[in-house]
Amino acid sequence: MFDSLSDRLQAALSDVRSRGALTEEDVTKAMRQVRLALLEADVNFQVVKAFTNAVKERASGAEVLEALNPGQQVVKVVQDELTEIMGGSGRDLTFVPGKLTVVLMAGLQGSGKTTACAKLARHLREEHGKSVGIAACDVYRPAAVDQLVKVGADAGASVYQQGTDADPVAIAEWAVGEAKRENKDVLIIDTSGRLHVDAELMEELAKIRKRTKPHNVLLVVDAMTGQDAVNVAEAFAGTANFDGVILSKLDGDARGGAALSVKAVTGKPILYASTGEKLPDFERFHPDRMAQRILGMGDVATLAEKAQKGFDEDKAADLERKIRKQEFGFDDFLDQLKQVRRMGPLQNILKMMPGLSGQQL
Ligand SMILES: Nc1nc2c(ncn2[C@@H]2O[C@H](COP(=O)(O)OP(=O)(O)OP(=O)(O)O)[C@@H](O)[C@H]2O)c(=O)[nH]1
Ligand SMILES: [Mg+2]
Repeated sequence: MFDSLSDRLQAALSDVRSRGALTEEDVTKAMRQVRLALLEADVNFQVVKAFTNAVKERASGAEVLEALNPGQQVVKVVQDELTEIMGGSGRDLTFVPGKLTVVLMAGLQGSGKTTACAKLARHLREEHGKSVGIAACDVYRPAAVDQLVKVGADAGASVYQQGTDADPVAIAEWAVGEAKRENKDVLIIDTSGRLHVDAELMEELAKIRKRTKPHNVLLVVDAMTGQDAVNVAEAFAGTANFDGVILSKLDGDARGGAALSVKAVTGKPILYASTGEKLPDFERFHPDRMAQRILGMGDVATLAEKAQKGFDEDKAADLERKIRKQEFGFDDFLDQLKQVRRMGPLQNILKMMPGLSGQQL
C-alpha cells in the first residue's frame, strides 16, 4: 500500500532523522522533498501546500530545532500532520442502540459499492456481532441483484430483493420494514452507480434517503483513481450530503492521493478501507495507524488486533504447557504455522512491524 509514497517520504526524512543538529534550511530542504513526494502521489495541490506549511511552521520552532533529537521531532511533526489531514482520531458508524441502523451506500459505477456492502455486512457481523440485512436497490444492471444475492449470502447477511422490475425507492422502503420485522441490527442499502455524478442519480439517492432516513450515508470512492476520486467526493458533497467515505481498491497501485486528500477537501472522514476482492479484505480506517504505516513505522496496533483474532487462547495455554514439558512436536509446529497464516499474507504482516518496509523483503 502506497509503497512509492512511503519510500520517498522516508528518503526525504532520512537525512533530517539522522542529524544531530538541524537548521531551518535543513527543514526547508526536507520539506521540499516531502512536497514533491506528495505531489507525485497525486495528493491535492492545496492539501500539499497546507500540509507542508503546517509542518514547516511547527518544525522550525525553537522547541523542535533546539531539542535534544531535532530530527526525530521533525519526523514526529510530519507524522502528526499526516494523521491530521487524514482525519485525526478516526470515526466509526453511528449506531442506534436497540433499533435498526440504516446505512445508505452511494458511489459511481464500478467504485466497489456492492462489494463494500457485503464486506461491511461481514465486518459488522463478525467484529460487532450484529445481524445485518442488505437491500438490493440497483435494478438497472441485470446482474446486479444476482451479484448482491451471492456476496450477501457469503457475508452471512439477509438480502432483500424484488428483482429488477420494481422501483428502487419502493424496494428500499420495503426492505427497511422487512429488516425491522426480522429484528436486524443494521440494514445496508446498495444503490446503482452512474458513470458520472448526474442529476438522475442524485434525485434517486435523495428519494431513497427521504423514505428510509439512513443514519449513515457512505460514499464509496475508488482509491486507484487518485485525484478523480477526490473530485467525485467533492461533487457528491456539493449535491448529496454524505457522512463518510469507504476507500476501495487500496490494494492496487493506488498512490495515496485519495487517502490523503479526501478528508481535507470534502471535510468527510474515511471510515473504512477496502483492500482486495475478498470479503475479509476490509478494515476500519485509522488515520494515525495509516500515517505510521506510510512513514515505515509499522502498525503495531493492527498487528496485535489481527494476532488476537487469529489465535485461540485455549490452544495458546495448551502450547505453553507442551513447551514447558518438552512435548512440542511437528503437529504443534504445523498448527502454529496455520495460526500465523490466518492473519493474512506474510508480506502484509511484516509491513506492520516497525522497521520492516515492503521493499526490504
Ligand atoms: N482489487 C480490488 N477490487 C475491488 C475492491 N472492491 C471492489 N473491487 C472490484 O471492483 C469491481 C466492481 O465492484 P462492485 O462492488 O461491483 O462495484 P459497484 O460500485 O457495485 O459497481 P456498479 O454496481 O456497477 O455501480 C469488482 O470486480 C470488484 O471485485 C477492492 O478493494 N480491491
Ligand atoms: Mg453494484
